[in-house]
Amino acid sequence: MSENQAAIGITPERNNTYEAINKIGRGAYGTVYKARNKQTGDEVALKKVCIPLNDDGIPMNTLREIGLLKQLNMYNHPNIVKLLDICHGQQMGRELMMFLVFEHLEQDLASYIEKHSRGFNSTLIKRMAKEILNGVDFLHSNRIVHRDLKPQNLLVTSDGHIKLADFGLAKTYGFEMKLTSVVVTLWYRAPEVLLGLSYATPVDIWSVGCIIMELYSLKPLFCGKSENEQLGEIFKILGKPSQDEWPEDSTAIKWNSFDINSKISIKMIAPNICENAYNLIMSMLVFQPTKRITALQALNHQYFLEESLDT
Ligand code: 0RS
Repeated sequence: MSENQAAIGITPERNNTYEAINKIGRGAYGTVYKARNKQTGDEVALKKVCIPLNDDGIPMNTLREIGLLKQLNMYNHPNIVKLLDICHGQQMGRELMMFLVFEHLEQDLASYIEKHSRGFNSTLIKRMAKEILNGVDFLHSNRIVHRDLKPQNLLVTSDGHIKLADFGLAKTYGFEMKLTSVVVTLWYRAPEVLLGLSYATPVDIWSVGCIIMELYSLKPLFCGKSENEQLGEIFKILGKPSQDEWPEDSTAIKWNSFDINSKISIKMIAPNICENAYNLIMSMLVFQPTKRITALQALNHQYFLEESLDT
C-alpha cells in the first residue's frame, strides 16, 4: 500500500468481507452490486470501480475526489447516500480495482414513480422536491456538480425519503466515458450540456426541474434519443430561445434546423400543478445557466413556504 492510500484511508484488500447478492446497475462509473457484509449480515451497495494508474500509482485527481467523498460523508447529510467503507482489490495491469461500500436502499425514484401510477399527493411531492434540493445544495456548497441527476440515481428510503447517489468521481472518469453497452439517458440533461458548452452547478438545477415535473405528471418531460432530438423536445415545450438567450459560444449551432414555433405550457402536461410549483419549475428550466435559480434560492421559494392544499 502506498503512502497516499494510507493517507486517505483506503482499507487494504478486504473484498472477501462482502459477498455479492445481485447486480443493481452498470454505468460509465463501473458496476454496482447489492451485497452483504458477511460479518454483520448487513446489506450494502458495493460499487466496483477500476482506477487507471499512472507512474506514481493512483492519480492525484482520484485521490482528491476520494478524499472529498470521505470528507462529505462526515457531515452525515440526510439526503446523501452514506459511504461506509472503501477497499481495494487486485491490481490488474495499470488498473486498480476499488470498492466503494455504501448503505443500501431498496429502491430508486424511477421505480417508486412507476409504483405510484395513481400519482403522488402534493404534500409528498413537495417533501421530495425539498429533499432533492437539500442534497443538491449540499453538493454545490462543496463544489461538487453531480452532472447526471435522474430518477435512477435518486434513492428512496422505506419511509419515502430521498437520498442522492452516484456522484463524486467526475475527474476520474470524465463525463462521456464511452462504454459501448451502456445507454445513457439524455432526458434530464441541460441545454448547455447537450450543446457541448462549458457547464457548472446550474446543470443540476435543470435536471431537478425535469424531475419535479415528473413527480407531478409521472412521465419524463423531455424524451429525446439523441442530443439533437433532446434539444428539439425541449424547444417543443419551452419554445426556442430568443436570440438574446442564445449562449455566446454557440454560433456553430444551426438554430434554424429546429423548425419550432409552438410552445406547450407545462400546465397542460401536469394539470395538477399549483401556481407556485409552476413558477419554481419554470425558474429551473431557464435556457441561460446564469439566469437559472440556484438550489439555495429554490429552497427559499414561495412554493416551500406555503402549505399544500391536498385533494
Ligand atoms: C432498471 C436501470 C434500475 O443502495 C438501488 C441502490 C439502486 C443503492 C446505492 C447506494 C449507493 C449507489 C447505489 C450508486 C452508486 C452509481 C449508481 C448509479 C445509479 C444508481 C445508484 C448508484 N435499472 C433498477 C433500480 N435501481 C437503479 C437501476 C436501483 C434500485 C435500488 N439501491 N441503488 N438502484 N450508491 N454508483
